[in-house]
Amino acid sequence: REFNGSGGVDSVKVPAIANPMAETASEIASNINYHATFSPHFSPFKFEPEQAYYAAADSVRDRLLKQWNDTYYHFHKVDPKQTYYLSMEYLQGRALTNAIGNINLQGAYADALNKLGHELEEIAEQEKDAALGNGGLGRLASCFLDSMATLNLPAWGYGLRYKYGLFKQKITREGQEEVAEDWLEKFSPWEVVRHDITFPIRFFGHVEIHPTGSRKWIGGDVLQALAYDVPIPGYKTTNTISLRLWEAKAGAEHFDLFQFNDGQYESAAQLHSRAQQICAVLYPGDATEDGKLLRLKQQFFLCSASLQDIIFRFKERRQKNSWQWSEFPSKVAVQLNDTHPTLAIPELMRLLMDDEGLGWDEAWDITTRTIAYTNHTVLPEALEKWSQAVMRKLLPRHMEIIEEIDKRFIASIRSTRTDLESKLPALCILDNSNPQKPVVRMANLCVVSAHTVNGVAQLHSDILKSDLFADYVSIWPTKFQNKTNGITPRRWLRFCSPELSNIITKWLKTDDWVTNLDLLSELRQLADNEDLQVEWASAKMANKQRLAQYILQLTGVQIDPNSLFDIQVKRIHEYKRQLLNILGAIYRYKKLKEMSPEERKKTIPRTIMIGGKAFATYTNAKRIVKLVCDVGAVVNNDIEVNKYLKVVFVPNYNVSVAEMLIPGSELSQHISTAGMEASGTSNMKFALNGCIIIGTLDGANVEIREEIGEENFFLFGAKADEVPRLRKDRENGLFKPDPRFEEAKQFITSGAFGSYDYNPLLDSLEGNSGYGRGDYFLVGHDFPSYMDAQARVDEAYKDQKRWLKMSILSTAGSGKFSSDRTIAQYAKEIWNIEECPVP
Ligand code: B1N
Repeated sequence: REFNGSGGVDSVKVPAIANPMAETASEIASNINYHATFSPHFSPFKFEPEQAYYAAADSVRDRLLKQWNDTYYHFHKVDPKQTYYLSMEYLQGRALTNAIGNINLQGAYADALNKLGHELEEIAEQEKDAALGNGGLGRLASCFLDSMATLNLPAWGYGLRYKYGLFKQKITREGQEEVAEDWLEKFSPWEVVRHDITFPIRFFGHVEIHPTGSRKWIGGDVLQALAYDVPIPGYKTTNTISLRLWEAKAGAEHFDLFQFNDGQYESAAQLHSRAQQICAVLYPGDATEDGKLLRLKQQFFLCSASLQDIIFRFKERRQKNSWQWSEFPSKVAVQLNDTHPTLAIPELMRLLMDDEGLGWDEAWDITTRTIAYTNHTVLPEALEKWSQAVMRKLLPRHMEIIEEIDKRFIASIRSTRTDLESKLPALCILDNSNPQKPVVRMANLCVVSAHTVNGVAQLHSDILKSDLFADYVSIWPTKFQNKTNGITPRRWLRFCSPELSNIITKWLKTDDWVTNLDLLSELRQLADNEDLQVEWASAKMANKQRLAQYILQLTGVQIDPNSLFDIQVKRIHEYKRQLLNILGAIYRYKKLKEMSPEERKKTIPRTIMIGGKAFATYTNAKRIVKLVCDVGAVVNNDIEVNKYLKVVFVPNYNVSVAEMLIPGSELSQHISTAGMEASGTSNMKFALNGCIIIGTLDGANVEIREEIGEENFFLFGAKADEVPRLRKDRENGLFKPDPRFEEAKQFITSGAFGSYDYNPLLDSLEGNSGYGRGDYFLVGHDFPSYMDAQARVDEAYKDQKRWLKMSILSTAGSGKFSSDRTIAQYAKEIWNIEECPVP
């Protein structure tokens, strides 16, 4: 690379010209050079990959800004009903490849960067993942934004701009170690700070009652919420919507210059440092009362800022059109991503009553017609409950409003449904059953207040109706819906596996499948076609080789691209049963050891990859990580068998790692205890990429198996409706363990994988877990059928033609699981909004 005098690249060959609408490779190269020269974030005379990334990203952002302004100008003109998606988490991953793919300029960008001496792929890898989420729930929110933009829907995402996203996972001798992930260390080229968009957010204080009876929340601390907008481009449309992330700030007036000059530096900046705490980390540890309070502050911060913004926008339009407040729900839909933003309910009530002067009935009518709630879990420990005392202290006015909602709900049930009297203690919002610690049940507040409640897969929604929310169903039979989750086919096939995508496009003779995923079903009739199978196999092999290269770099473990690639990646949790997977691997290893060399040669070589982060304080999850690492260390170095088995723990699983793993997978494990995984979404990503699933009848697995065909899915394990009885049997000593299960466990206790004390982990299989007596997750019960299913996998893999057919049929059956389908259903059946494409 040659440098000109003023920084950037050789301006004789590539002039520096700012042109947001650049489309050809030369124009784009000039635009990138412009940013390298005139938006220099680094010292001049350098154009290394990092600089090239920032300059390329800046050039993409120019275009997105233009599309973005056009989009909101258009929305403003047409003035349609708009949806606001409130989520405490977004797992956006990297933006560069996705953005240039969505604006359909991949080729031009690759060529432009070539002209400047770089490779697009290497440049894209410079970007840090935006990891403002934990797992499926956060990634779902990001897939939804992609689909809302692509479907030209008038919509916004709202979230928090955490300084540190989810921790980085380091693997040491001790197992998992958490390190802060500073994704904003340099800066993000994808956010635009909106200095003109700020709202005051109050904490603590008290309620003042006026002689007229009206109430007002005053006093306490007041911080500012400042908006940062991230552009979300749709695929092959100019519509570009916003993800608005709030950051907390204290105004200059809160800096006590007098104190500071007096040498009291810390107390002078007290409110500033308290403001910084709010958006510091995604999950403040909740072991302490302070940690819990901070999380509640975060939730309120998101809700209050977003609703003030939404109301501000409504009022602008209301003046112009002289609308009544009662028209608010026909202009605004608010979706709560789980209970984390539940405070939007009392906050909307408060803003309407105390600031806008509406009465209770009118405010309640508006609130209940505006808000909808999605439930993502039935695990009791994940259903949020907040201490009433903490809530009253932090949010005194909201606590009053919640009490009033509860009082009115109870009164209405008593007057209309005397049959439910005995159920009221479980149905009401405030739970005073423990006088030491009265709590607010957030899910109950959501169900009582929202016009629609939905689960995220058919089985999960059925369980909500028949179990968790059964009595509410008898009160509001039409409130409950299902919206089976989906994933964006852009990031999860088109961009992460261009090889397979090109083959699909070639055989379907169109790339329309990228926005109409049902078209994949036409691959069904081609599944036996030998030419397709050959091409399919070569694309999968290319992806496996790329993955093997990556694993080698990352872990130093050499894996064989000719072995069966078997992957389980997701948050580590006992209900997801990574322990079942590794026990199976241990048993496989032991049997390989016992075989003669000739017998071994007849087995199918396997590479088992497991990845995922364990919550920092979840001890058993961390023990599982350690066990996988220990098993890997032994198996991978065992020269007798390591041609036939490798076990790899993939560190720091995140969106970018997923984009590498999923295209190279052949078998993936979705093996939760039936009834416990609400949906799962990685199962959809794997299936879409032609990977076969081994799994239980849980979450969306049920629907995936229906679409793909039961002969193309390795099913095992107890069914959801058998689980309660099996748990009882187990407690009553009626469970007879399979000898293979005993053998695998004993192999661990024998010290085959080192001296770490695995007894506490193994105890959870016997009867000493935090979850109660005896193998709550039924690992022992499902082990034999799991091993049988694994034997069927090996058998099927021997017949490569059959395997390839299954692989093609997996992709062919994945059309339903596009988030475009999911979002179209939300738009029609919950939000009542329509597309609004920029002409
Ligand atoms: O939401 C995903 C589903 O596909 C998964 O099955 C489900 O487990 C996941 C508390 C959660 N449910 N609940 C959470 C996240 C953070 C938190 O603080 C709960 N995540 C899910 C998308 O529907």
